[in-house]
Amino acid sequence: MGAGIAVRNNSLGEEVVRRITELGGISEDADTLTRVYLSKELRTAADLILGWMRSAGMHAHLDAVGNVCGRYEGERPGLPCLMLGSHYDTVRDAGKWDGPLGVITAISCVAELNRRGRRLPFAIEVVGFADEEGVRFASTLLGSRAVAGTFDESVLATRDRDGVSMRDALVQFGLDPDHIGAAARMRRELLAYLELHIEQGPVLEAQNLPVGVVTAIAGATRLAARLTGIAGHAGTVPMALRRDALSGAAECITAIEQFCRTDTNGLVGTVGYLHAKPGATNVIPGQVSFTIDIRAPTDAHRKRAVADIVRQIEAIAKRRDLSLQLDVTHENRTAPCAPWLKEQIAHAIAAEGFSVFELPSGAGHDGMAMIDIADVGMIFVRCRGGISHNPAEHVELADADAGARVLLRVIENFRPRES
Ligand code: HGY
Ligand code: MN
Ligand code: MN
Repeated sequence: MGAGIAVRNNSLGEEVVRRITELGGISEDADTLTRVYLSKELRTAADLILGWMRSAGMHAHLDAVGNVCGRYEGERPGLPCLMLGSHYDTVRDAGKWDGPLGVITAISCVAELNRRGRRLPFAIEVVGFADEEGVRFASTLLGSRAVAGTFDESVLATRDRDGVSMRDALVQFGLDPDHIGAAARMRRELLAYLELHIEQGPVLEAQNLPVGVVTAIAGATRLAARLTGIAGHAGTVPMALRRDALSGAAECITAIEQFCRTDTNGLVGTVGYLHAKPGATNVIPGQVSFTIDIRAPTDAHRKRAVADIVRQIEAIAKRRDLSLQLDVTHENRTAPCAPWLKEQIAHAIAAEGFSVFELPSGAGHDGMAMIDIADVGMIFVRCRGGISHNPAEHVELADADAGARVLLRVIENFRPRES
């Protein structure tokens, strides 16, 4: 239980937590939660969310890229909308809260307005983005990019680990890859984009606060590296004559870690995936693929770091006589949250009786794509121990309820930016 925070019976938080648990049961395997873009589990999850949207009084549909979209009309039909959203895909072996908390809380807020028969001078739309994590294909934010009209069609040709192209996966999901453009929305249709999300870090917990105002979403660069040497017999090739791709990759990984550890300004680097071929105990690895994720508080800092890391990897490959293929698979600049939205979120937090605290987001969010067509605001909700991208991810009921109350208040008091 969050320190000293009361939860009423039949609170929004109770509905949110119940639905988080139900959605968290939809996974590609029974023991862990994994729900990647265009999987059959994602389709099952989409149908569940569409049902929740409809029972909250929204018109709901699946858009051209697989996003679930609900619309609650304002005082009259066809008004521009306040868009609320987050994602409903997950990483592998995920927690239940990263993404779904924002989608489910937004639906519960709309349901509450609907119960009260309340219509606002603007429409509300809730979007559950189908891909934010970028786990399956070599790109992220596919759902929100499609809505922002910045979907890169060349990604359709990329293949997942099983060799299935995104184009084929879209068809299997029941979508038409040639009509992704239909998901795009216009700037004039949106008054703002707001997202509620778990913090995924320990700062709010250290502050003893259930919610916070996000100042900016840090940019990120992702690269795919492939080192190729020569596969050979583990018993016969002397050490000095080997071109071992896995030993080369290990040196690269250590160099990345060292480089980021010696940076005192918040640079972080992660190698989260590695695959060695042919992959047998008695065979020298001939080829290794791995990914690199680099983030820093400013874009200039991140770009300098990426350039340095690339130089180091090139030098390691050269010294070990390995051929190197290194591609940037994804790059996102830092997305600042709009001051006028931060102010409205801060008012709502204060009105709920909490201290207003601002913090940046080190994690990526759909707002990074949505900023191309709307001003972006974000509310963070405390999560236990700051743990995320891990099945131990957890939000207390009281904090889920606090987040829902703050979001509802932001919606009810929302004033569009004065132009
Ligand atoms: O990787 C990220 O920052 C996000 O969770 N997709
Ligand atoms: Mn995530
Ligand atoms: Mn997320």
